[in-house]
This record gives sequence, C-alpha cells and structure tokens, in this order.
Amino acid sequence: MVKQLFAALSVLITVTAAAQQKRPNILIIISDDHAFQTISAYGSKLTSTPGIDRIAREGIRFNKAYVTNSICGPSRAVLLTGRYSHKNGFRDNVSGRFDSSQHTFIKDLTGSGYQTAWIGKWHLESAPEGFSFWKVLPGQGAYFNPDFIKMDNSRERIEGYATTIIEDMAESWLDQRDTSRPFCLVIGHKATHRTWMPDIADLHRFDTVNFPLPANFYDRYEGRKAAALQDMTIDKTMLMDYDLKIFASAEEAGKQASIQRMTPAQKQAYGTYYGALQQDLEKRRLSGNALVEWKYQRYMRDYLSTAASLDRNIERALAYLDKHQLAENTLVVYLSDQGFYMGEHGWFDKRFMYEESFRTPLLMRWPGKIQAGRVDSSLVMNLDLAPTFLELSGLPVSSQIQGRSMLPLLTKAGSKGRKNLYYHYYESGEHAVSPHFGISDGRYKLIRFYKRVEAWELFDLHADPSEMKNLYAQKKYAKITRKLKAQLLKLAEKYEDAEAIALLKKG
Ligand code: SGN
Ligand code: CA
Repeated sequence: MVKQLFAALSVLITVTAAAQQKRPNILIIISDDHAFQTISAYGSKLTSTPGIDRIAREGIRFNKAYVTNSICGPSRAVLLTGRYSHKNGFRDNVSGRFDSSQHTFIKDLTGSGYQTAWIGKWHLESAPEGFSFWKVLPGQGAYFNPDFIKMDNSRERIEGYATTIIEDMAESWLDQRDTSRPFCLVIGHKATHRTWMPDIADLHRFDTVNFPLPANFYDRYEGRKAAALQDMTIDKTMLMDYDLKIFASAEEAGKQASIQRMTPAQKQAYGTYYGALQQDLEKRRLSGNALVEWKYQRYMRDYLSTAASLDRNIERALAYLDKHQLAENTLVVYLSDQGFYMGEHGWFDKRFMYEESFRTPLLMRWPGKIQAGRVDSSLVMNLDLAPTFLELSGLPVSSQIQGRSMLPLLTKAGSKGRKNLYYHYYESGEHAVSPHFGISDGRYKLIRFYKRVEAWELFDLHADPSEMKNLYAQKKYAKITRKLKAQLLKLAEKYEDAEAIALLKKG
C-alpha cells in the first residue's frame, strides 16, 4: 500500500515537473533610450540592427507600442507592476523610490515556481524584491568597468564594457539555473543612455557616415509653449565635453568621472580617438548652424556605436537560446524604456508625449505561438506587458493591474488593441519639460500641460506626423477637441488619476 502510494506520488511529481518545464520561459531585454528611428526592423536607414531584426523576422513587431510615462525609473516600475505611475508610486526620477513591497508580475511568477532574475540596469533606487536572483547597476551605472550591487548589498566592479558584461552575467545565470523549472530573466541594458560611450571596438564604426538632418531639426516651436521652454537641444543643452567627449586637454578629460574610472589602455584609446576629433574641430573654427550640425553628427555616431554593441549582445542572447535548445519554448521580448529624439525638433532626450519619445520599440518572438514576420499596428502600452506575462504563464491577473493582456494579439488573428492611449509625465526638473498628461487615439492627440506651462495642444498625426502644428482652439477642430476631452476625463477616472481629474475639472 505504502509502495503504491509512493509510486503514485512519484508519478504526480514527475507530471508536475514536466508541466513546470512546459510553461514558457520569458526573456525580456530592456534597453535604455533606444529610439525606434534607429532600428532597421522599424525601417531605419541610419544603421542596421541584425539582432533586433532577427526578432522581427521570427516574431512580431509592434508598430504602435507606447509608454505611460516617458522616463526610465517610472517606465520600469510600470513594466513590473502593470500599474500607472500614480498607482505604483514611482512618478519621476527625482523623488521616485520604488516601493518594492508592492505587487509585481515577477512575484507571482516566482511564487508559482519560476526562477526569476533581473540583471543590469534597474534604476528604481530600492533593492529588487521577489526575484530568485538579481545583480544590478547602481543608478544609471557606468559604461566602462561598471559597479554592480549584489544581493547581499555589497558592490563589485567588473572590468570591461557594460553591455557585454551584462550579457555575460545573464548567460552565467542561465548556465547555473535549475533546468527543471521555467525562467523569467530580465536583461536591463544601460545602452543607449547618455553620455554615449562606445565600446573601444566600435569607436570608428560611423566615422565616414554623414547622417541626414531630420526635417524639423531647426524647429522654432511656434504654437507649442512647453516645447519652446525645454532644455534638451543638441544646440544648447548637449555639452561638448561632458556629452561629446571633446576636451581641451588630457587633464580636462581626466576630470570626468566616466573617464577617471577607465583603465590606462581604455583611456589611451579614448584619448587618441577623441583627441584627434578635438584637433580637427579646432582647425575648422565652426560656429552657428555648422557647429550644431557637427555636434549632431558626433551625437549620432556615438549613440549608434553604443547601439551597435547593444544589438551584438542581443544577437548573443538569441544564439544562447539556440545553443541550449531554449528558443522553442521561450518568449523573447525586446523593448526600450521609452523612445528618444535623434535630432527631431533639434532634441535629444525624451519625456514629451510627442511620438518619438511616447513610442517605444517592442518586438516579441515565441516560435509556434506567434506567427513569424508579423507587423502589428494595434495600439498597445508597456502597461500591458505584466498581464501578458501572467496570462501566458497560466497565472491569474490581479484586479489591481491596469493593463490589458496582449496574449490575444499575439496568438489570435483578428484581436484588437486599445482604442485610446492615456499618458502622464510628472517630472519637473532636468531638461525643463513641463508636466503633462493626454490622450491619443492613434490619429488625434490632445495634451494638457501644467505646472511649468499651462497649455493645451492638439495634433492630427495623419496630416502632421512630426507634431509641428498645434491645432488646439481652431474652430475646425472644436468638435474633435470636445470629444477627446470627454474621453480624456473618462480615462483619468478609469485609471483613478486624481491629479489629472482635478485639473480637468478646473478646465
Ligand atoms: C540623467 C541624464 C538625463 C536623462 C535622465 C533620465 N543626465 O539625468 O539626460 O534625461 O538621466 O534618463 S546625465 O547627465 O546624468 O546623463 S533615464 O533614462 O534615467 O530616464
Ligand atoms: Ca531611459
């Protein structure tokens, strides 16, 4: 009898283990400030991104994926919780500190038997909770010889280049995991964040390329008060030394923290490369537009070089899955924490609800489940990822979660995305972007700025995709404005955004 019971029990245990293994693994690669305008899968001609393009070719590319609050910490908090910033408490990078005791999809996965890990950029100030393993960069982290915070809170400095080191660490974690259980691994890259420091091997990569200026590079911000007030132009905000690494002397270079931490060999490679650029620039005696355009070219070259390493390490992650026969049963997700300006409106940085920063790249691969080569133009948000992961791993979606699962979009033909997108940006600090919230239905976008600037903006994205013409208060658009305002209030109420509701009720 006892023997039979044991036999039955062992069958049960084997079945459970087999079922466990069958649940899909989830690999999320989240970069920082990676603009869809620079990804060849999104049609970019600026560079090629074979790693990301492979995900697009073998999976699905979301053409209209958006964030709820276009900035780093808040975006990661939304990814983890599936809740808007006013609900998860991480509104901005200045005062934000993630309350790690709150509910996250990771906690549910860990609780149900998944092995979970976050490796790389985290930027949520508090220590991660609910993961089987984590090893994260402090704050923004460094490109060269980065420090990592370990689970016992001690720090470790690792020599080399951050993007490659983070992928190395992710692979080591996968190597030692328990293969009888599914995993959910988040690889958080620092690239392509400011200040753009290429890996030594990539320094000359774009030397001979001249990048075209975006058509609205010399935007004068007519009719858009908040856009006029910002402090994020390549012309005025981007610094020759700090950002572009053009220093008057080696001594000056040595004062920068990002250079100080380099090894002598790294310093020498940087000194040789950027020193030659500095000398060349001095000879040219550029000023006015010629100087701004020179800065733009340098920005593009440095940024795209950090992106080249990012893409290479994405290719490595995919190759790891191939090599270990994990590709079939793993959902791979690539996204950035938000979009970024590559000179549009004369800018770098993000924050605004305008398309370049509101939108994010988002691609997924899940062989056999997601048809290869799909392009989906439904409206989706980073808010929708947490419920998607829960649903596809067979777990209930807590009623606190405000996003809607994208699983039907991934697996069922004819499924629909969102009708409207609701956005709220809070930070009022660096780069001087006024707080604002708004709604977009994919064609019309209505934005309400407050605090620094009191203003409304309305755009017709079909007629004006670059958002140069504020149509607010034009008679012809009174009807659509009224409709959008009513929908905006409804959404603010639905998501219980008290601050926005109060402002809307004031008018
Ligand atoms: C830093 C950058 C800003 C950037 C924020 C937020 N300045 O403060 O340019 O907007 O991060 O970026 S820097 O001088 O420190 O590079 S985010 O990716 O964390 O949201
Ligand atoms: Ca970011």
